[in-house]
Amino acid sequence: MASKGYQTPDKVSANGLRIGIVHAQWNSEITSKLLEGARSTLEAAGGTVLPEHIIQVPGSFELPMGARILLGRDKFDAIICLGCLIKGDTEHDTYIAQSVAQGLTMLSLQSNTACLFGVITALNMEQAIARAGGDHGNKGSEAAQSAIQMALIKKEQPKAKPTIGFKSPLGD
Ligand code: DLZ
Repeated sequence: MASKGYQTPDKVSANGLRIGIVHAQWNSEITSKLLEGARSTLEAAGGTVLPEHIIQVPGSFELPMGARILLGRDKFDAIICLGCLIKGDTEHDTYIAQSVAQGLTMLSLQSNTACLFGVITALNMEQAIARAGGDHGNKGSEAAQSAIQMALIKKEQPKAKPTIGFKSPLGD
């Protein structure tokens, strides 16, 4: 039967995984809830979130660069990127959302480390609240679940290389 949403296996464990978090400060009343959601999901799965594995960036636009900085500092199994874009009078949100999605996709493929898109793209504050622990769940928590799954998939296939002839800028 078709199903909407996440198919998280029952017993996924984040024990021993090193998962970083990049946390955008714009709309911080929302992104702080995404951070709580991501942290509690990782800890509930047996993971540990070290303070040095979390970095703050000014806004969502800076999420890919924040993830790149974390990847340059240490070996990570996945990076969760958290932000909240709310539609205003102009199209800034569309440009930033596209840029972040492309940046994180590119960085994931180039680094062979999943950089998760935990970014709310809301039309208004009400929609954002609903997705930060309200009626529509917590997108930080969902990104954390996906991060655990992607980290475990990567660990199961240690010899998989991103592209034949590809030279990782991170040297992995
Ligand atoms: C400039 C801006 C605006 C207008 N709106 C948001 C937003 O809703 N959510 C968000 O995360 N960031 C916003 N920003 C800031 C940009 O992401 C970025 O930090 C600045 O353009 C500086 O590069």
